[in-house]
Amino acid sequence: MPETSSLIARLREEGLAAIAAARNESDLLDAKGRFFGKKGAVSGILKGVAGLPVEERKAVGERANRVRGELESAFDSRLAEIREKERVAREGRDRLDVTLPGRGPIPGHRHPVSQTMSDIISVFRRLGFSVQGGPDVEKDYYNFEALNFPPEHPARDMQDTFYVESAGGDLVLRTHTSPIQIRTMERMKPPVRIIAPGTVYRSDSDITHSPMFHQVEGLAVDRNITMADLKGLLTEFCRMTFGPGKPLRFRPSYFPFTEPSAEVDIQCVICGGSGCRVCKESGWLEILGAGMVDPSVFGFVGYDAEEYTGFAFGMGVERIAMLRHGISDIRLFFDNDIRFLSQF
Ligand code: 2NL
Repeated sequence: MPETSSLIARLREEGLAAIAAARNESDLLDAKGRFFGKKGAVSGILKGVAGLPVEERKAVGERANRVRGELESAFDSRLAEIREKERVAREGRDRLDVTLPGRGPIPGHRHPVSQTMSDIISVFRRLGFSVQGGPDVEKDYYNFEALNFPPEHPARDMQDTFYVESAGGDLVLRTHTSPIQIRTMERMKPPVRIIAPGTVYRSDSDITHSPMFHQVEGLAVDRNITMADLKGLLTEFCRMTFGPGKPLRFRPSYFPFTEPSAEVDIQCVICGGSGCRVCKESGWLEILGAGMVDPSVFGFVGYDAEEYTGFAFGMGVERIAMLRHGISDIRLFFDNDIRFLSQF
């Protein structure tokens, strides 16, 4: 009896100590198993009560039951403590800041060629030009013949122009937007002040040529239009597109549909005129071609070349975009790599 009683007292001390020392639920369940679970030490004593002398049974039974009750309630309160501590720790760890801004959609934007095209169009609209369009698949007549290209001109070669085979050589993918201007002159009498933006196609592909690219051409026809009007307009266009104070030069050139013809250069945007790789050490970059409309072109559209004169010009949109942004390979525009496009 005294041994049993001190054993119960020791189990009580050790059980309470194990419960107090438990750091987590598994420590705690472990203590329960050892001391007062179904197979624990206190339960072992209770099972042995029946084998004790009658006079001891009651006291031992009561004592062991009381200790088991004490251990159970110590277990319950320690369990509650451990769960609360774990809850607080979890809240600190998995904190969710509901005030953080959400991840918005990544906004897209217009393609740099499309932006440049729009900017060029805006400049000419402000200068009094209206915008005209026409078909991408064009008659040989509008693309070449009415523009004074002789039948054996190299631009008409299969090597340079995409022909629509089923049309027996009569249809081409337009190689410039000039046919829009021929069609416009067929429709309206002077005064004409139009630009013709659009997609054009040539059988050519390297770092400066793409088989599909974009042009903006312009045309003004009226009485007394001179080369001075052309120079004034293009000087203004360059100011508005490349900024004021950019030196500009007109150089003689040749096109089948203008006479005289000129090419317009701006001072190199890369080196400022001192000479570099981009301008091939010349200090100048060609940005467009222009000239006075050849009287024979007026003959095709029924304008009286004795009464009217006109100027025309044409520029490659990709080329202007490349000069503006310092891009050296035209193919970057058409690879559709978001890392490239998102810079503009
Ligand atoms: C260039 C040069 C040019 C024209 C286009 C034109 C149109 C008609 C009559 C006369 Cl209907 N001319 N267009 C004139 C001169 C130059 O383009 O280098 N383009 C990229």
